Amino acid sequence: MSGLFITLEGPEGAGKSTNRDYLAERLAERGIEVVLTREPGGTPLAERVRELLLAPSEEPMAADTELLLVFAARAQHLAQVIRPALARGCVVLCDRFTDATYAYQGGGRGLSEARIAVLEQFVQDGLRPGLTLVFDLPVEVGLARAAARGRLDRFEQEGRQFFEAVRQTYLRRARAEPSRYRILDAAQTLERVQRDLDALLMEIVELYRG
Ligand code: T5A
Repeated sequence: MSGLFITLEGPEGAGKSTNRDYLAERLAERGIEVVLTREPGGTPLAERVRELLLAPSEEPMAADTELLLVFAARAQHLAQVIRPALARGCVVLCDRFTDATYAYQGGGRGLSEARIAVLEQFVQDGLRPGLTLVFDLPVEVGLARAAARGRLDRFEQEGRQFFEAVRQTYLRRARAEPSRYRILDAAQTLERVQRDLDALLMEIVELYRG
């Protein structure tokens, strides 16, 4: 039996982690084994790469360096966590994955989709999420939520234009492939977002049970 790979995406402060945990509880209540993870990171080595990516640094990071680090962490995460969990038949709930690369390194940094697609094929060898939830909200709302948490990481120090491009890339990708993506309005209260998630739950369980 093979499991179901679900990714949660969206700009800063969209509520991905909060709602990933909520969804995990709802699925566990139905007796489904869930593996919670995140990117960049998800293994000790990949978390070290995450630190490199997020720490503000005096030396500017070249866009290609950033792209390669993201995929280096992903290769480790796939080998150690995602592929084994899917092979065990689990639902893998992952906070960000390759859509974030298209949104941040593509939309944000301006790298071409073709360049990203080469690495996607090389590292993932055809593995893609079965379902991707995009938590969409206006840039300023998400940044305010992220700022309320305290010190900003290297990405969060980018300007409004960067995050607008990130948001629009997510929306464009989601609209182009509605069978894989669901867009949720993350500017609503948490209770309302979670009510929307509850409405998706049956669909997720059916997708899992195949
Ligand atoms: N990155 C990542 C790339 O550039 N390329 C890649 O390929 C990948 C995988 C780190 C960075 O890495 C970059 C993108 C990122 O900049 P991250 O830490 O996952 O990735 O990203 P963040 O978006 O910074 O994580 P956040 O924790 O800020 O956002 P979340 O997870 O979306 O939000 P969450 O759940 O932590 O909530 C934030 C706050 O808002 C509140 C929560 O309680 C919390 O305080 N909140 C709400 N408040 C009001 N109403 C709601 N509906 C709320 N939902 C949550």
